[in-house]
Amino acid sequence: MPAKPLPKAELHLHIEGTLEPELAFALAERNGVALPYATTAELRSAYSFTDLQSFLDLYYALMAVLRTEDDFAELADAYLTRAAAQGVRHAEIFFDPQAHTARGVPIGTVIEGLARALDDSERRYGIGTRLIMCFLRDESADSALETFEAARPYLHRICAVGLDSAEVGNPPSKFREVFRRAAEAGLHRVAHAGEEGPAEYITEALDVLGVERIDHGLRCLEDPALVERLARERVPLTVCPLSNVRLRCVDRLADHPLRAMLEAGLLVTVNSDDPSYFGGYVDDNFTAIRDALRLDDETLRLLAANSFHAAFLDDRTRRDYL
Ligand code: ES4
Ligand code: ZN
Repeated sequence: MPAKPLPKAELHLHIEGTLEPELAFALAERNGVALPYATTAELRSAYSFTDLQSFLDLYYALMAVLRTEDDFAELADAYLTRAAAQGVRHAEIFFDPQAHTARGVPIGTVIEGLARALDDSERRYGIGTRLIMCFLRDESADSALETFEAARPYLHRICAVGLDSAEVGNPPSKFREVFRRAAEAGLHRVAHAGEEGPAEYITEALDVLGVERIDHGLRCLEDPALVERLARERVPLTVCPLSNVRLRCVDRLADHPLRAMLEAGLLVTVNSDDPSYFGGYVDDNFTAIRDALRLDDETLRLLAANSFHAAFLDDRTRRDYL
């Protein structure tokens, strides 16, 4: 029998990236949306990526099936069911409002739909949840500002803002103003940085946007002074091993720098990113790196504990999880 998964928090998870082919086809049928694939097997065979952009193209295309509050609630319920089986006790969940509002789906539909599933997640799945609203960095700074203002009536449901999508050429500093407004509204801040983009984007995210965690952050290793700073300031990095291999940020799992990151004293966590697309949910990521990097039980327990240290939890709740 497989070992019981370690209790953990998942901090880097795009809810749209949990859309499994079966649910995509069911929603396409229900909403009368045509998909350019005949079967789930044919769709799955398209999951072969050469870089971040080749993945994003499919990720945005498949979202066309998400239209109603029920769709978003079902998507989140499906994730929570799988996450519970993988030992997840707390999930901080990204969503991409602009990917939906651009298709005419109101932001309230997205947030209310997700919130319906999340509001019940402690009771139904034993998972505490938070929402992180991400801005698409390949859209304009004005579009991010409009999105933030459209979300104002729902900010009580949102824990943090984030930054995702195509990184190179879209530095964090482009989003200075919207992150300033988010901080003023009392929200936490995170950003994808150093996935495909350079180490300088990590520094900018910290210094210009005031982020409290870095999503991915792999390329910090190119700047020893930055590594030293991240370790000293205990800035969490939400690393996604299977994603890094699928998007060719890392050649093979055996070459993943996660062990080097731990040895450098970084506060590393393990996450699934877009599990439907990258071949596994969070405990599958734990198992894959355990095998590829020959991590011992103590290291795996450290990674799981780090996930609670890095979470946006009050200290009492954190203690209960640890
Ligand atoms: C993403 Cl892996 C990754 N990187 C950047 N943006 C994203 N959105 C969804 N998955
Ligand atoms: Zn991501």
